[in-house]
Amino acid sequence: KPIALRDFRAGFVSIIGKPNVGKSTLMNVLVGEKMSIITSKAQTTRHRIMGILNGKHEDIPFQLVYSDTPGVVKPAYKLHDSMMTFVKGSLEDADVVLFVTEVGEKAAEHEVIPLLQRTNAPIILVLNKIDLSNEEELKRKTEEWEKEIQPAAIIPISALLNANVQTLFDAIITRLPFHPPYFDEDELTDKPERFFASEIVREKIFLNYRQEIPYSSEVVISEFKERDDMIVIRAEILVERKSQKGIIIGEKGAMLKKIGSEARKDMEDFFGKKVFLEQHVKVEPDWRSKENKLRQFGYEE
Ligand code: GDP
Ligand code: K
Ligand code: MG
Repeated sequence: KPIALRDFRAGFVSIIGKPNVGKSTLMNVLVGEKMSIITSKAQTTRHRIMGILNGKHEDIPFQLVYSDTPGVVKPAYKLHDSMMTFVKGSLEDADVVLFVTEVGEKAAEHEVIPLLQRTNAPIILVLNKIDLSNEEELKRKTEEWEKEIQPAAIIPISALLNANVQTLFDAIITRLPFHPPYFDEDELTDKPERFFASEIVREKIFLNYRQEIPYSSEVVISEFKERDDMIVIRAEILVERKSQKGIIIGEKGAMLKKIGSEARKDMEDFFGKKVFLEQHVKVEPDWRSKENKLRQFGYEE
């Protein structure tokens, strides 16, 4: 077995935190691609999504494998159990942990702290959304977190404005172990293309419907055919009740048409090709609580 040569750095960086603190926004800024969907609603992210960045830092090539994860919540239904399993798995693999908080959060009795026992990796505390804060508050928060968990570093940033993200990057890269790369250089993620197609539709559902609809919806890509000049994608939108199907479709199909056209545009940007998107809405009673359905929809490590 060769000794660890000091000519390559590679490792897993887990992004964890409560819902809505900006984990997915940060992941996208760090990777430089829109890998993860972002909305103002909690529990938008349901999976562990890896975003891979290759580069060079001070003449040493590196591969950073970021994992965006669902926000830490107390499980209320089976889907949440799977979501929390993704969070735990990502902590166990981590070489560096980015514990993302926003300035408004209290450090004492924070829900994420008990999970940190699952890792021996250095923890970088990210104080996000500094654009909504001031120096006095940041100083106070820094002291609070120092006292609560003694992280390896505390870095204030604004993921939304891409402010101070370079400082965070430097803090990550200097803690990355010397190790050969885990993935081929042309791989951007561990997820297949259909996954991103379904996430794009899901984002539009989160952005366009209220109350329970986004949480009751799942998107399954039943067809993904790449042709020379376009990709043909068939998306099935699953909801839990018949009444929800009507809401998704909207009057004379107007709502379904709207999310379809928004999703198609984003897919064309993401895949760099023309997309023909076909959508169908189906009722799948109580899918969030059914183990076989969750397995079928990929909520398993
Ligand atoms: P996640 O649930 O932790 O993945 O959070 P998201 O990345 O989905 O972001 C949740 C909301 O916070 C979205 O509306 C983002 O636009 C917003 N957000 C993220 N980062 C910042 C930031 O630095 N400043 C402000 N003001 N808003 C942010
Ligand atoms: K969110
Ligand atoms: Mg997210």
